[in-house]
Amino acid sequence: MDNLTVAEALYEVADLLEFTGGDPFKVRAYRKAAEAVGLLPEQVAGLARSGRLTRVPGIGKAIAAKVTELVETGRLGYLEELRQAVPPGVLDLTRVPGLGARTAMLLYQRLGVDSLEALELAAREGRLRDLPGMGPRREAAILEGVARVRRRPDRVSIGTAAPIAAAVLQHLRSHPAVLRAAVAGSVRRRQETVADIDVVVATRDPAAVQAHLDRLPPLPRAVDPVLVPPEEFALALFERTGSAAHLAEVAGAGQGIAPMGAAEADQSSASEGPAGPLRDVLDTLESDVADAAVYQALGLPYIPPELREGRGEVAAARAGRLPRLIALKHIRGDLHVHTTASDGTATLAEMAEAARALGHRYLAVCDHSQSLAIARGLSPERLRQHVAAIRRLDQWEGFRLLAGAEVDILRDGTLDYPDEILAGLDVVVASLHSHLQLSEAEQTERLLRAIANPHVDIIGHPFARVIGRREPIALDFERILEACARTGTALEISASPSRLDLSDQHARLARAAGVKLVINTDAHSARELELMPYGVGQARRGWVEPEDVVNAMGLPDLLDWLSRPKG
Ligand code: DGT
Ligand code: CA
Ligand code: ZN
Repeated sequence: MDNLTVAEALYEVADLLEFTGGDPFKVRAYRKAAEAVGLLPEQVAGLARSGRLTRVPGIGKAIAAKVTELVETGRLGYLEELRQAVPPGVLDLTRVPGLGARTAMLLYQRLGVDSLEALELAAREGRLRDLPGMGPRREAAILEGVARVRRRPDRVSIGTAAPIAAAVLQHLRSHPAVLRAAVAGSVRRRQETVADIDVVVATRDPAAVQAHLDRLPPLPRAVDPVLVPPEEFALALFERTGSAAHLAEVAGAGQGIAPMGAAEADQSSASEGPAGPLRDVLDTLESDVADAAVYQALGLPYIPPELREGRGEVAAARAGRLPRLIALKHIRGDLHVHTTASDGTATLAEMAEAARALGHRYLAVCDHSQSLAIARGLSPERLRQHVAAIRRLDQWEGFRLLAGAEVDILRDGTLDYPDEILAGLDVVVASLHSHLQLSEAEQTERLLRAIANPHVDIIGHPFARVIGRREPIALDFERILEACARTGTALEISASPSRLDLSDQHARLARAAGVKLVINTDAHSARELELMPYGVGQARRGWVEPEDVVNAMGLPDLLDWLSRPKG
């Protein structure tokens, strides 16, 4: 039994427990254990057999016993009980906005509603209104909600898809009939959301591989496999990577592609340096250049997957003008992270140690400012103490802890701390967290005022969007770029998969305008420091080069940049 199967079972237990109103600590424990198993480099089955499971951080005694049962018997009694209590269609009901687990269970137990279809029917027939807490108005809202779920494009974030894709690859590669396997499609192109997980497999025995694929546990995302003989692998990978627009651009360039022999792929890894588990996950995807031979056959330089969007990359390749893309190995530090001082879950010391372990040369601690009460924003006095603690701790050789703040941009564009306080900080990230509904004109003026502040180094997640949940603010981006280019203010590419803000296209516009970019994780835990590769992927999609990126600078250059006079 492979790690993916175990992790999926643990995730499912957590989801079902949560659904049935189980102990939140238990829910969290299962989720943590699932995550730990998913990222484990060694086989969990082996650990279970030798009784070493509890040595894995995140797996306690009780869960270790469950994992052992699962590994040894292929079944998990506890999970089967939970599944009995909650059929899959009942889980689906909570996709309807405003309909939580408790209501879903009520609908199931009282009315036998076990799917969106059944819910819609019951609402139409007026059978919901008599349930406790319901009524005709709520019934109508649910009906409208069902329609909204149907309209919603069913896509997931790259942050959800990439680890699943890596696990699917691991599963595939464990089978002897799999000669090569690679992820293709939008996941390989690092698109911010994806519809499915395309994989290409080279094999002489497609039936055996298909059977192996059928043994994958039910995944939160569909896997779309293409099985080909090894000599067609490179071409199939190229075609399945797309995008359709890129393939059209290539075709439009005039050459047909002849099938070729097994590609002599350059298997060198795209990134170097110390690696955390998540970096390993992403590296498996990133390092595959198995379709390089296709470009060679076309007489083109290799076009990295992130550029394959039909946005002029083929013409650029032909002219020898492809960008020298930023890569994870260029990143020297992180300039926007949180600690327990505001809404982070790791202490200052834990964040610093985690950043050092990742090989960073510097880390800027930028906790929230006073008006963001919901995130325990720091009063001037608490900020003063926090900065003092940062300065005391900063005693390493070859690693620098910088004192900063993520300062809220207030409604009128002034900042949440006075200038005297900002002047004492090494790094100031200014971000929008409120008044996100203002008009384009108001929002632009507001941001321009923040950019003009001489102490502001970085505008954090500039469009304040949350993918799938909150639309980007209205902004005259051209004027923002003009101002940033003039003042030397950098724009952030948030690496957090739920934000990825700037978008790829905005990042490309920014670099074309000569505006500096910075790729930050906005980590609220030590683990989230490892989200950097998602930001790098987004930057690569924006044609960004190392020279454009503030945190690709070594420490001396960074310190120079931070102390530059603002124009
Ligand atoms: P998505 O929507 O996140 O799944 O995005 P993709 O790009 O992964 O799209 P998908 O899964 O439908 O197809 C994977 C690749 O297969 C796509 O990038 C290019 C190729 N492909 C799919 N449909 C077409 C098509 O109609 N024409 C051409 N030329 N290629 C296609
Ligand atoms: Ca796809
Ligand atoms: Zn933040």
